[in-house]
Amino acid sequence: MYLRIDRLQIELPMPKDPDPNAAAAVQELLGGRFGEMSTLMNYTYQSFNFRAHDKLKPFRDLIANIATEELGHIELVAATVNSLLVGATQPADPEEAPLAIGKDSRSTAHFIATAQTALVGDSMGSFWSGSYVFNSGNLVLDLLHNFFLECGARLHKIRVYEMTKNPVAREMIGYLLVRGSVHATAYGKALEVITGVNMTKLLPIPNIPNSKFPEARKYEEAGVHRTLYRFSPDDYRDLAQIWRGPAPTGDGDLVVVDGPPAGGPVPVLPEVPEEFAPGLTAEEIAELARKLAGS
Ligand code: MN3
Repeated sequence: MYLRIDRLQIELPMPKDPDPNAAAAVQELLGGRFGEMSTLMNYTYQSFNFRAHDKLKPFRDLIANIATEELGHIELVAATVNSLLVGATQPADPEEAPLAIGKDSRSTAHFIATAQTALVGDSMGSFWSGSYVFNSGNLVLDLLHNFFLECGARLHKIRVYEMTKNPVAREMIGYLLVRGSVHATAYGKALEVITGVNMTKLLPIPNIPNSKFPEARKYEEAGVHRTLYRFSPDDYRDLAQIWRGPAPTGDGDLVVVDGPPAGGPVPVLPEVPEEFAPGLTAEEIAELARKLAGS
């Protein structure tokens, strides 16, 4: 089962201006083939379906714990998409076509389907698919797939970074580049424990270090790239049997931190009356507050 903390994994800066086309590009990192929905659901189902976890506990602990972190990653990418869409339209009568910008933006779905919030889909508006989940039941093959998935995810993050200079998008990408590299390293080390092969020698893929990206560099300087957060009050402790030893970056040891990162607040999304979202007048909201308070 899951507990939930009402915070994002990092503090997201607030955008100065709306940027609907950056929001559309960022969707790839949420619901694309290599997006956070894919990492989340691959590791989640692999942890649900894991055989003999009484005998192979450190490996299941590692996969299950990373899966939980990924749940917070879809939350962070969704918050980024939402932030990039704030202020894209202004309230007006329908005959004034207040949503006109929607027809000229890359994602009409953001304006028609979701009232200017995240879509469970990719940068072209195609829905995320369960067919992106690979769970063969063979531990080495599943770990090898996860290593590949993290490398593909890193490539796509870097390409989206190269598409937009938007500081909100880049802050999120900088952090997730670092976290994705932690996960690629973790799966590489798990394969190393089982087979002896030095997977982390392949990293980074593509061959450009995270320190080249200013938004990632600051997290590396804080040691985030050597840290695996344990997202459970008491469980998944045996992942420390895999996540230990010197970091492949050569700047210290790998560490397990008990508990989540400090993170930042979940931004409040303003009402969008021209989208009828949330669809209550100021008077109705005030009346509801009175009712809920019991007065
Ligand atoms: Mn991730």
